[in-house]
Amino acid sequence: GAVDADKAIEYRQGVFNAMKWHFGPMVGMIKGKIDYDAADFERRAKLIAALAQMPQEGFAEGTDAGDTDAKEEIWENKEKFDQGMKMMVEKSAALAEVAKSGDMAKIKPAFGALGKTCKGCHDNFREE
Ligand code: ASC
Repeated sequence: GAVDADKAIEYRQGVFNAMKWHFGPMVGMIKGKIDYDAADFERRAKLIAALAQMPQEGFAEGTDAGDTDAKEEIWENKEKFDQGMKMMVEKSAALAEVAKSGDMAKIKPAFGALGKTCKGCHDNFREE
């Protein structure tokens, strides 16, 4: 049967909120506002890489209306949106891999690349 829009919106927002929960302390470590803890950073990077695989299915057809900042453009340009989701999956996997090294010179650009994939979809597909 059809996906319940309210449930789908709650689902995808829950996933993004969980990603944000982990992303925040990582930003702090990258910026030097929190002491860098390699094991904790790696743990969070792995969780984000897992979570990144989850939101896409929450944007099923018919889940555009409700308490959401998701723009109609998502469903009008679903291929472009799905490509952005794929980039998020790939860049988060790359970050989780490089996080094992504990080498900030490698981690910073990988983290920046992931952040760009967040921002790319927000600019195109999310209400301000
Ligand atoms: C965050 C957050 C995002 C990303 C994005 C990175 O902390 O909530 O969506 O970082 O701003 O460009």
